Order: sequence, then C-alpha cells, then structure tokens
Amino acid sequence: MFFHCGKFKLDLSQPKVMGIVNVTPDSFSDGGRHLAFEAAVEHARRLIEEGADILDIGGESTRPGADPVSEQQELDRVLPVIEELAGISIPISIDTYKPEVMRAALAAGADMVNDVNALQSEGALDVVAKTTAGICLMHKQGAPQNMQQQPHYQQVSVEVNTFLRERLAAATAAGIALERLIIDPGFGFGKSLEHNLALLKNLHAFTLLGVPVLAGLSRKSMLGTITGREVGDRMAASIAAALISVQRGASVVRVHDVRATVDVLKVWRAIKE
Ligand code: 7PJ
Repeated sequence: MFFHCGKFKLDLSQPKVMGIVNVTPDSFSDGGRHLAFEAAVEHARRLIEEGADILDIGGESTRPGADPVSEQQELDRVLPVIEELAGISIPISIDTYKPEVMRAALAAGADMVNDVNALQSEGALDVVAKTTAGICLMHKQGAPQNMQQQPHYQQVSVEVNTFLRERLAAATAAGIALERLIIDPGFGFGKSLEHNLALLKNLHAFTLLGVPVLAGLSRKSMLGTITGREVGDRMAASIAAALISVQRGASVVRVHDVRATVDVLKVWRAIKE
C-alpha cells in the first residue's frame, strides 16, 4: 500500500516512523521565539539522521489541559521551521486543526496534514482537497481543555471505527483520493486507560477500513499509569507500545524517540514472515 503525500509516495509495506517536532516557545524564557525556531530545526535534523520517515511539526500543544494558541501565533511558530526544512528528503507533516495554518504550511512546503480534528473545522476539507497533501484523520472525544474529564463510550472500538469511517466518507466526497488518507484512533484524546487499551488490543480492526493506520502512544499518560513513570522516563514503554501497534497493523507510528523505535522495528522486520 502506498500513501500519497504531496511530493512523496510512501511505501507502507514496511512501517514508517513519524518523528515529533514541537515548536512551542512556552518552555523557553524570554525571547523564546527564535530559540524555539533554532531548537526545532536542530531537532528535526537530528530526527532525520536517526531514521525518521516523516517529520510532524506542531505549534500548538493538543495535550490534555493545554491552552489553545491563536492562528497567528501558530503560523509564527511553524512557518519559519517549514520554510527552513522545505526540500528535505522526507515528507513534512503539519500538526494542526486550523484551515489557515494548513493552507500556509502546505504552501510553504509541507506534504501532509495531521489533523486531530479529522478535518471537521469549517473550511478544512476545502483547503486540503485542492492540494495533493496526505492527511491523517484522528478521532477524539471532546476538546483538549476538557477531554480527559469524563470520557464515555458504549463500545469504544465500534464508536471510533464509525467516526473514522464517516470522516473518510466526508473526505472522499470532498474529492480527496483514498490514497491520500490515513486514520488514527487518537490514543489519549478523550479516552480512559481502559479505552486506550481496548483500542490498542483491537487496532487491527481499523485496518479493515481500507486505509493505513497511524498510532501515537509515545510518552502518553496511559504509559505513565501502567509503568508509574514520569513523562521523561517513558522511552521503554513507548517503544513497547510502538512495536505492539505495528504488530497489530499500524503502518505509521508517531514517536519522540526515533532512533530507538527505528532499531526496534529493524529487529521486528528481521523475523517477519
Ligand atoms: C497525536 C497527534 C496522536 C496524531 C498528538 C502527544 C499529544 N496526532 N498529536 N495522533 N498526539 N495523529 O503527543 O502526547 O496520537 S499531541
């Protein structure tokens, strides 16, 4: 199966590693914007060296409890990084749910849109339909500000599956070819530990929707709950989760620890039938 992603056609007969690049100046003291730019570009180049197949660049944290940032702030963060990296040998994904950020990022050289809102924002379908960008449609329940307060499902896998099927239908109806689409159950986005585990166990069911599956579990709080480890100490748990995802049919894993994930997948491939 090939994933059409802007200038690229990714061969998903081998699982791919998407490396996370955050451009969020919050963690830097005064004058943070330039520092965040430098740090993000340096980090991106390191992830490419480590074997990343895609870079996912985001300027707004969608972690539980995170505050939204304005469109202008997000543009100011991500555009210089995309412009600087444009022309690298792997696809650049823009992690955003804002149509104007999608449009500007794709014009600046991004090849893919990773949308935690599954193109439900007003105008988002139109913006991407006019392009050749690859698109990740992710499921979430609620908004990042409150989604972990009381997630509720009758049958989480069935409901997430139905949602993603509907969003795939909306995307294809807007003129987006199936080859450009990938789906993601959205681990941690309005899900309890039990919901997340049920989704991971049943990940294979999502591949039956006919498009590749992306899984993002890296450093997430469910891994903290299982292991008792703080966010900076979840690499082993994250790699285990990435390997399980791939074994259950994921074609792309979204990770912080690219080098270690690449090694683990090499070992898995060595014994794959
Ligand atoms: C995901 C994401 C994910 C996709 C984030 C974090 C939270 N995009 N963006 N899937 N998670 N497609 O990395 O902890 O799971 S932000």
